[in-house]
Amino acid sequence: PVLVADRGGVRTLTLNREDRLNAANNALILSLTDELRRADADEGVRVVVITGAGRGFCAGQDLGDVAGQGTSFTEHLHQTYNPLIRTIRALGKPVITAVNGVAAGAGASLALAGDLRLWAQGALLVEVFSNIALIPDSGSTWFLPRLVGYNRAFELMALADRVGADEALRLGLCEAVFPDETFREDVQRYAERLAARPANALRLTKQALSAALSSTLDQALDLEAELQQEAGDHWEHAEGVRAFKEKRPAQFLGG
Ligand code: LHQ
Repeated sequence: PVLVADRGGVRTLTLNREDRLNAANNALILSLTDELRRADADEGVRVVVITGAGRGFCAGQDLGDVAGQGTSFTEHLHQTYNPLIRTIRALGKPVITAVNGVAAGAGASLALAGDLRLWAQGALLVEVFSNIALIPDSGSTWFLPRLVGYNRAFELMALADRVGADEALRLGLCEAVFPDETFREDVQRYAERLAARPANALRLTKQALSAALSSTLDQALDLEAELQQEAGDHWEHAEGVRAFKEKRPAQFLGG
């Protein structure tokens, strides 16, 4: 259910249940999580892209599959979506969610979970959960109010309105919007730019920023001081300073 492709230090994981708008069954969620862990462990991978095959990004839980789960919703979330979202946020490499089309329900949560979120012009996000009288899950209740504030988050969740790409950019739900026709190449170009950045420094930046989202200023200052040492001791830092003095671009690949 997940296609894997490598190019220029970028590993692209493509959700591949096109006829269902990549609605998620257990196999899809577990194999995506598995592939993310594999990418984390692979030294050749510097950036991970998650995207969808066909016209959808991810329509959330496959509603044809839900009755047959045999487990409680609580257990289901603990076993599938929650480890997926945690894996993305804890990954030691940047994760780009490349939202090529509709992102609904847990698929909307997945779209928001990326470190960087790139949208196609025709993409849209819907917090559909209330349409089936459920609550937003897979991190939506945590991501959305931090991005748009409590009130707008509640409105999007209560009314399940569709958010298009222009509005998503305005609201801060994505970093960039690209034309539908060139989306996949534009994402690859962006991801390769990111792949040329200092991987160790980006890993530590992600760690510090993630921790800061739920820490005090004092805790953030202490963690910065600790992780800065780790960054400073790495060869990337020496290379960056050397390149600056020699008035040339730093070379962060290899090492
Ligand atoms: C689908 C789905 C889908 C199956 C489209 N399943 N087939 C966690 C824990 C425990 C329990 C439950 O949930 C959760 C988390 C969740 O994610 S809950 C939310 C689940 N998702 C939804 O409720 C979304 C349902 N889908 C929609 O509202 C629409 O399909 C959207 C807005 C995504 C897209 O609309 P359209 O662009 O108009 O496409 P469509 O509706 O025509 O869908 C195309 C096909 O995909 C269609 O099949 P068909 O055989 O008629 O061509 C849909 O049935 C199928 N599909 N989403 N989630």
